[in-house]
Amino acid sequence: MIKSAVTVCIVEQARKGPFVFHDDVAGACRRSAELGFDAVEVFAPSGDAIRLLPLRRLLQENQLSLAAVGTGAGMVVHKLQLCDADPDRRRQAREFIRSIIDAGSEFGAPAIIGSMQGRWDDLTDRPTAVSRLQDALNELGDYAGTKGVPLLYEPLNRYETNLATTLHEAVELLKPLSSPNVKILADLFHMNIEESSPAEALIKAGPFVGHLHFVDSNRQAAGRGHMDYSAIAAALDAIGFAGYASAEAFPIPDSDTAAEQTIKTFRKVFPR
Ligand code: LER
Ligand code: MN
Repeated sequence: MIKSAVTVCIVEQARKGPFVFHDDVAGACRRSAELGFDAVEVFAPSGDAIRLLPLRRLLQENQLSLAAVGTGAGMVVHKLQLCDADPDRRRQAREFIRSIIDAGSEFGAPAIIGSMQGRWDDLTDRPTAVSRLQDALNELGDYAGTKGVPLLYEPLNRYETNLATTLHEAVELLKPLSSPNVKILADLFHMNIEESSPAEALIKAGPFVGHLHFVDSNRQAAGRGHMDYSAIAAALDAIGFAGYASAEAFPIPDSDTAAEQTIKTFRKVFPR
């Protein structure tokens, strides 16, 4: 059974980002529970910032789980990425991700590597960047495994990375890894830009798919764009996906309406 989740971001520099709730984690948890979500997904500035929240109490009080934790602040706040030409910056990037893995795993939640994957550029050619990313995914995937959680790797659209932009490219990147613990986060917004057929792409990526960013074509709440959810739901059913469909969408027209629209579409698309 697919579970529902909704994002909450407490990274000041990402206040304009595609997250349904911002700043008020207690309010977000309360509202998510009222609407019947199974979980929240948290984007925080650091592992310590996650620990400073009264997250255990908020999750318990609202009977929510933690679906995943983002590492994007490593890029947005500190400009850290796993392919950096500077070895010391690469080391710091891994350290930052480990701290998020630590904090998330206390709640059984996997960390997401999205923007921190980086890109190839004038200083770092593509094969070098890919091998640095694979090396980091092996180490961090095994590290997450020791904490009992998978690690999520997210292909992004062409404006955000030039490493893997489709699920197929992500599978090709993950296949040679020695760590079996790295799964793909399939974000429907990025897929709408890059895939010829999002549904086909999900079927082909099959067992690699570990998490979903559930959002519409315009990065608004599911149901506010023109995504073909029936084809996507059939594909997820065909591959036996039983992870989270987590709403990573802009709070348009506001957080509350976006969350409500998301759960309405979720129930329609994934009836229980
Ligand atoms: C970035 O565009 C994104 O989709 C996030 O989930 C990555 O951290
Ligand atoms: Mn995403």
